[in-house]
Amino acid sequence: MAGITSSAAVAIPSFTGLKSASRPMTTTTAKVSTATPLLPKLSIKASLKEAGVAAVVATAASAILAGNAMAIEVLLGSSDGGLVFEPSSFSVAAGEKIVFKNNAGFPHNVVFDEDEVPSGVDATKISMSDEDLLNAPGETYAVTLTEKGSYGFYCTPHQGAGMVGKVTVN
Ligand SMILES: [Cu+2]
Repeated sequence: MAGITSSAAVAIPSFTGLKSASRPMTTTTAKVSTATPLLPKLSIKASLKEAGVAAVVATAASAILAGNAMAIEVLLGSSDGGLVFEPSSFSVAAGEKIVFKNNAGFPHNVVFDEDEVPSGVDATKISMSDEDLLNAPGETYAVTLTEKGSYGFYCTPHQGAGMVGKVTVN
């Protein structure tokens, strides 16, 4: 494997910039190729294989994106350490999943304000409890709101620091 890798590294420049840049070097490269005729084929196989792997990865990534199409992610704490929801004001479709994800400055939680939810909605049913905190990086709390309207929410430990948010369900 090591031999193939290093010969590919030598072969690639000769296919590109160096080809026209220097005639003596082209001659040298040709000699190497003649001496070991299998190596260029192996290099091509190797790069096709890599391309195949890349294609598989790309497919998986788009599948993940498609799976998240009906979900919105809200970061708990901005990456620069701000005690905020990011975004702090956003809209979702009724029934769309909202995933709150611990990012920085935790512990955090997500509590809907009973005075800022549509009438008939029980804020405690869509909230974490005041004592329940997300402590670890990447921890999530997901909620799905089905009642249209405006909802206010906050993080219990950081409400005083301004960690509050608003979501409109359409
Ligand atoms: Cu917080």
